[in-house]
Amino acid sequence: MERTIIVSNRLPVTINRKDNKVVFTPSPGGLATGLAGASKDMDFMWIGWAGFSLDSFQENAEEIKASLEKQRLIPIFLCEEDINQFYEGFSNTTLWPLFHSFPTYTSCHEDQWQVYKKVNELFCEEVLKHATEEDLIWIHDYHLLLLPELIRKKLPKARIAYFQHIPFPSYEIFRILPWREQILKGVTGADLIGFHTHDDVKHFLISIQRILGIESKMGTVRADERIFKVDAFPLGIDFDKYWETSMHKSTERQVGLHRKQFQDVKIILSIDRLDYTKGIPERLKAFDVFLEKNPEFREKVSLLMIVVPSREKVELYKNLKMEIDEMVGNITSKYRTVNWTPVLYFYRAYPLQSLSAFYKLSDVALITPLRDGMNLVCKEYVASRSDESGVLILSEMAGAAKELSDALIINPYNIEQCANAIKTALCMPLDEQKRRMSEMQYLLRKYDVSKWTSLFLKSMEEIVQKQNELAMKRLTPELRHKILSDFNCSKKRILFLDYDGTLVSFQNKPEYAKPDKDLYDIMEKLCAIKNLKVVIISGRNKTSLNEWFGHFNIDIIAEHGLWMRRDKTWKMMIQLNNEWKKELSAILNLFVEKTPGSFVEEKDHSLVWHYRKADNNLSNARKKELLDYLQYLTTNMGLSVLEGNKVVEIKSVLINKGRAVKKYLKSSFDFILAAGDDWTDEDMFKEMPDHAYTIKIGSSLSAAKYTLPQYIQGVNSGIRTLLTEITQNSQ
Ligand code: GDG
Repeated sequence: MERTIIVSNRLPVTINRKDNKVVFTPSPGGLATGLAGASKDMDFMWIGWAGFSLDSFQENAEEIKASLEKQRLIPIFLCEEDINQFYEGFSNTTLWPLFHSFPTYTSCHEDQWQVYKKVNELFCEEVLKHATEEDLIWIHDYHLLLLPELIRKKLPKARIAYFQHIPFPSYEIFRILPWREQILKGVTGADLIGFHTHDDVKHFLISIQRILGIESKMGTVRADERIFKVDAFPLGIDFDKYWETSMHKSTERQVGLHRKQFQDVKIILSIDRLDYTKGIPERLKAFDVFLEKNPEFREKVSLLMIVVPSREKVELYKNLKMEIDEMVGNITSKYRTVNWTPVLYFYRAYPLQSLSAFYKLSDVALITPLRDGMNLVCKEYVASRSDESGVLILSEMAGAAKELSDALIINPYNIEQCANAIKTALCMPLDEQKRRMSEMQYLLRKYDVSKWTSLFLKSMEEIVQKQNELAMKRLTPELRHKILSDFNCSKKRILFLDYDGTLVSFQNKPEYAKPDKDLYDIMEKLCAIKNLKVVIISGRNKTSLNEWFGHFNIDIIAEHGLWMRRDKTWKMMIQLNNEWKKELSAILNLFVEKTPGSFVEEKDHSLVWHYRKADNNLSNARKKELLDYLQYLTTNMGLSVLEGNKVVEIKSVLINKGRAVKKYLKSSFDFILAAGDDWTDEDMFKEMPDHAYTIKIGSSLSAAKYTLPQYIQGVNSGIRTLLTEITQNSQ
């Protein structure tokens, strides 16, 4: 069985000292809870911070290590200073608020960033002690955003996955981060990047597009010579565990005792870690408004509010705690009677069984975070309602709201709406409660944590398979050797070479992408080889191509095959009607006006809208609009609308590179090589006979047999290297 190495900030245990003995207890918290279910079926190892400062447990470090290793848990020990700067500092006062869209709570300190980097490197060192390229390394959450790239540098072939448990903010918020580039580069070292919701995925993809200039298609991203995948995987819970615990005899006994105490008072439950993202003050406000507006419910309902202590050393949390205490005090003093307490407030953690009893006895769960990656508490409440009664009020800002549409969904900032939802929930007829609850249970049972793990791992397999397919097409040194030897053994040979993106790299304006001296040297040497025909095949107009390459003894195909220069004479291959150009150029010009930086290029028989220099976001939206529009307008006009590298081109369907090369293939060549980088070259590849070497420049899927990296300006790379080798080895 292959091994999965899980890496997270914390190990799923809390380590304490009791009566001079070290005690291990499983930690609460979403990640630990979620993976506890998943890890049962895996051969796994878990690497994470031990959760305390090395200084405080120095003498027990070895004992702790040995004991944890028996459970396949590998502890990382951090000193007090690192914990302050990395955990309390950069993770919890920079990334946490920013990623939850609280930019005003976000502090940015260079020294904390330096320690964040250092601790990520420390994690990397520990991972490298255990991992091989055979393992799957599955990194969790925002504390370790740099780790995927750090591991990738040391183990280039490793399978690395990253899952983020908290939201990914919109680009406008993320861009605030002074280290945004490094963070994005760090995480894009993974093969698979997962978030809870599609919104997070969308935000992430926009950020990498705008900050790193990396494009994606359906969540598949191509960066340099790698591809990776970004997708949504909403985390499920261990449904059966909560279902079964709620039916334990001891849970039922506990519920019975509580019920006796509360008598007929209905219970609204809320459970959160102490955090400003959880919307606790807003919830108390809503409950206050509810009691104010609906006096008939006083003495009939109580809010059972459990707040689990967290990050107590941070000033913001201390203040939040004081605010909550005060609000609870105010509500209590305002409404309390001798027999009834409006808010039953507990500031502590409970064992699972007690939690289960609270879930089971509560008539309503009020889960109203201002922002939450997923929120597992609401799912656990649903899974604990074995009699299908109960109502869930859920914030639309929690990732879980995307799945649990049968809850009463509210905006937590809308206090009135939340207060009204409390009333609706308390008055909801039992059959409606059951209908809603059973729908939610069906969904949560089906998409439980094991399903989540298997979907994630399956997606990992798929992307790895795609990468392998691409890797298999890469031109290896052996293949290059074979190309050279076949070239030398052949008697009649031909090269079809695309220009932009193949022989030269892209520039902001097409006229800047002129041939340079190195390319001219290569062309000159190619022309000196006997029995070799060189054909430049491009979408460019014949004037530019003639100006640049007219002095060589080569053939040129311009405008995707409309013009052909053979034996130094230009010939138009098809007679075309150009009447459509007038109507469509008016439309393209309209898009130029609406998209600053874009422009229209008019060729003899085609029109091209270029948007490489325009703002990325705007031009992508405009491109989609234009494509939709053209699809409708060009019906029955005999035109094809093609999307290229930052261009949209309209031309006659009769012109394509495939038709153009066919003319050459009538005579038999015993060596053929065709290279190109975009969709227009696919027509050419498809026409090639079996013995031809077809080479796709770049790493996307193609009809070509092989791939080569793009040419990098100023460096002899990509197809230029191969052409140089041909000139050096030709006999
Ligand atoms: C992050 C994201 C995302 C709570 N109190 C007690 C207790 N818990 C358990 C709950 C639940 C877990 O802790 C809390 O999970 P959440 O999902 O609400 O939140 P975070 O821990 O902040 O986790 C979050 C999650 O990751 C998973 O991806 O959903 O959005 O912020 O399981 O039951 N457990 C016990 N006693 C308590 O008093 N035993």
